Amino acid sequence: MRLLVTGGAGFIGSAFVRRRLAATTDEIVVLDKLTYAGNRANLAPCEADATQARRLTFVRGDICDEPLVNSLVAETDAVVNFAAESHVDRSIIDAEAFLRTGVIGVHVLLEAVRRATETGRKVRFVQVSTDEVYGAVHEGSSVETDQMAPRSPYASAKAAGELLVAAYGTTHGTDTVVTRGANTYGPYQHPEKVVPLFITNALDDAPLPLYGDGRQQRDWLFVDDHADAVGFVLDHGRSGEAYNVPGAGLRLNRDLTAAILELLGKPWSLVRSVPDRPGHDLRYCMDGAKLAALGWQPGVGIDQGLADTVAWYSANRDWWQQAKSGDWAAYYEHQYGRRLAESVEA
Ligand code: NAD
Ligand code: TDX
Repeated sequence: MRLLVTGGAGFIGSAFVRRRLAATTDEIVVLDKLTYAGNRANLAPCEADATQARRLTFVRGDICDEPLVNSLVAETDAVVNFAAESHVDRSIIDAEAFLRTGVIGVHVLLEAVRRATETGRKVRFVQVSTDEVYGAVHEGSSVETDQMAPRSPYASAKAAGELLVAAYGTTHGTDTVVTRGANTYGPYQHPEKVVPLFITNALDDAPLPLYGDGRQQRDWLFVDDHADAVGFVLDHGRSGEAYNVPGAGLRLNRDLTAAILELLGKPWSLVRSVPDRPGHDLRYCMDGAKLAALGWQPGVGIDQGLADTVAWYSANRDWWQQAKSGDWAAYYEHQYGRRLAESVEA
């Protein structure tokens, strides 16, 4: 297959590209804007392997760029869309880029697929979405037929993107599938997200800013599992369907933090309880029966995945120090400066 992987230089997209090039004979074109979150170094392992490098093309560009997207979609069998602004806290600071990429960008991709399909070609569109479209789930677990109830600007942009995908399936007969992944962690994740933020801060003996009482709960999905699930749905998903991709370990943020510190041999005194994220979703939890019935389940448990992740960040200081350069200091001060000044013992 020839795949167009948008956002393929980010955290999950690059894992998808690395694993897909290694496991198949697919040819992949990555289209990525290289925002602060994108990093070509994430594809270096593929570029260092001669047989994989021959099947990988990198294009720096925006999914909102219609002529560029049209020309790339004209040459592909499927589009796998990872491109998005992905950090909830940044969407609270300024949501515009979330909407531009998450709604207009998705529309540009869908239009290109529709046009290609109208010329008689088969092009599948995979939209990588999130458990956050369900909103906070105080008990039980979300099933795919539940109504979307997003609560952050990030989650609303993702839900809007999904609605557009569904509309193209219904109205134009576009071949679409959607994955709704759980909180993902693993190597190459930007250190703005909680797992790498806490690992890298702890490695530097810097404070770990735990929001509120830390009793929020997430279901943690290892990045390789998330990438493989997207590939599985690309290959086997039924057109028009959405699939939950649950994690392999529900954890309170406090317990996740304690596990990270234990792996690093660092003290709990590094943890500071800081003023909470506005509109903080208390809990996400999805039912994975639909994807399991299709033949896929996560393989990496949270204990193993976390140990591997801690080992990777410990061994790849250059990678995350580069991610913590540029605008990082300004972002960190804006997001955490006052919070840490007002922090209390956790
Ligand atoms: P990320 O922020 O690490 O990567 C996003 C990538 O998209 C970056 O490489 C960035 O440069 C690129 N990008 C952003 N805007 C673009 C644009 N307009 N045109 C082209 N490229 C653009 O994100 P991630 O964590 O890898 O998430 C990937 C996808 O998975 C996102 O759609 C996200 O909503 C979804 N998701 C993430 C998680 C998670 O826990 N990280 C969980 C479920 C779903
Ligand atoms: O400094 C922090 N302190 C803290 O307590 C940060 C950054 C987070 N947290 C808490 C908030 C959440 O309860 O940790 C939990 C996880 O936070 P994030 O890593 O920001 O992830 P979350 O908001 O849950 O969203 C993630 O999962 C779903 C991804 O960022 C999304 O892209 C994905 O769709």
